[in-house]
Amino acid sequence: MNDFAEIVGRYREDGFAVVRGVYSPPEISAFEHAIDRCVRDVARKLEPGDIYFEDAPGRPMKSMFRLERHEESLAAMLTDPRLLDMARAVYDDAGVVLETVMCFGKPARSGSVTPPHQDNAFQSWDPPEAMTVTIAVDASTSDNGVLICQRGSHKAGLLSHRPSGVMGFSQMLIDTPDTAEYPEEEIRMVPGDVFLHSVDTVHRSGANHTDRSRRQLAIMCHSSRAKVDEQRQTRTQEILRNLHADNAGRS
Ligand SMILES: O=C(O)CCC(=O)C(=O)O
Repeated sequence: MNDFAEIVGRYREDGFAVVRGVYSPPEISAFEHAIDRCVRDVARKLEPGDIYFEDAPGRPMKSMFRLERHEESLAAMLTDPRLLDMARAVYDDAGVVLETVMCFGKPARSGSVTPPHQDNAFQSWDPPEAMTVTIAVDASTSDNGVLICQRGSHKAGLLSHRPSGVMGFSQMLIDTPDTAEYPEEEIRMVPGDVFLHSVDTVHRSGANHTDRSRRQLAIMCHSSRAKVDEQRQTRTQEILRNLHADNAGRS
């Protein structure tokens, strides 16, 4: 196994960590082709809730979920030993699970804002030994909708959220934690970098004002000790259903 001591130390302290240069240029190019295939061939077959579009001319893809069901090369990421080794090191647990593959498109010129949230408001892990593993397909820079995380905010636990009205990110924080205590950090990456953030880490992203897309693949991961709190999950799904009913025909 690689020595992930530094990455694990940073993840535990900050609630996130970047691992540079995990995927090679040919692998990134294969991911680009897989995303293109999903947009071209799979998107029209996806259920509402598994795909969202930007409210912009041409309705570019905003996000797609559960892609492992449709694209073998993306399903293979769930057994990638590089990602499994990282996750095992973070949780000191041989039984980690890489669960599902998502894509966040943040398209050029029309990528919209992601409101501040914690992923556990959507996922309900208890204990919150779960994280999102993000793979940079494009470079993320200050002006194309880079992810912004609040350092140490995972230690504050799950905070109160409210419906955001934003398709694809239906929950947002009522109050964001004080940035003096939990400073914001831009997660600038180049293609092939991997980013780990805890489901309790507060994060957001801005709009994409550039001519460059900021595509990222993301994988949900949890330790064998983490279980879904079914009651909380039912309440979240109810909010999602209402949002879809209100926006029927739009997404
Ligand atoms: O791509 C984004 O703007 C947000 C992604 C996100 O919320 C996540 O990876 O958990």
